[in-house]
Amino acid sequence: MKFKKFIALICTFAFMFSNLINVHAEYYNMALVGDSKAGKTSVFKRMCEDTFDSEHILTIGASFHTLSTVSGNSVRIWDTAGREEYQKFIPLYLRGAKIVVICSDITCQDSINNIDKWKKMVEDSECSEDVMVVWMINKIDLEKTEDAVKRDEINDIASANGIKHIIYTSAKMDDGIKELKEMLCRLANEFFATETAVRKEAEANAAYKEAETNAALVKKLLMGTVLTAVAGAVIGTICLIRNWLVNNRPQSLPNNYEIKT
Ligand SMILES: Nc1nc2c(ncn2[C@@H]2O[C@H](COP(=O)(O)OP(=O)(O)O)[C@@H](O)[C@H]2O)c(=O)[nH]1
Ligand SMILES: [Mg+2]
Repeated sequence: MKFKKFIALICTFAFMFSNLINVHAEYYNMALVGDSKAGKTSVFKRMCEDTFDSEHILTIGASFHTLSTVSGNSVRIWDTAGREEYQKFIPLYLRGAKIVVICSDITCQDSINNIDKWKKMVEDSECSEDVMVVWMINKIDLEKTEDAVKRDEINDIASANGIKHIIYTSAKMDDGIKELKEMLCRLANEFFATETAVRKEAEANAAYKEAETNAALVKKLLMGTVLTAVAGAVIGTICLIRNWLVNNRPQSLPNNYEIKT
């Protein structure tokens, strides 16, 4: 019975502790945006669960998955809904994002042409200042089909819209997804390493400043003590001299003193 109580106590503490860790956990956020049916959810599922569904399952609002990198950093991937009626919510998921992946379908010219609209949405959002925008061209397993947009054209559109990073993927054939995931984890680790270094430097600077302030305080205290001691010694000496002078001054005769002869 006692052992059971002990285990229950340990579990309660472990639960409380894990909650505390969660509250303070920091995430490296990536958001997947783009036209409906471009393949965002499929890429998301391939990245997080390594599965593929040939059915289009409507995404409502957004959902997320948390990945853990080998260095133990947390990466949060947001899959958003591309349908017009849900697009007004997307800026909520872009807030603080370090990477935004705009997903387009290579077999859909509209989806490719809409890159300007999505890029503008990212620029107008409150994502991280140094956000990395990646254009993901999905469904490359269908690249040989008649409707597929040519890579040259995609490159021209990318240049016209100031897109520097393009990644070609196929969620169906698991092509390019591993690279995307690796890039995400690498960037997250780099980010957290830099952040830790910056934080450590700031802490060291703060400690140095505190030590400096303390040293100045000790110096002031010492000076104060020395000055008080010197002043005390001077006043004491003056008092001693005064007393000596009072006690040893020559006695004058009183006015009514008569010398009798
Ligand atoms: N051929 C092919 N089909 C895909 C690929 N990725 C997604 N799809 C299909 O495209 C449709 C829409 O995918 P979904 O992930 O739901 O798109 P979302 O609306 O952007 O989330 C589904 O029927 C998927 O099976 C791919 O790489 N290749
Ligand atoms: Mg979806």
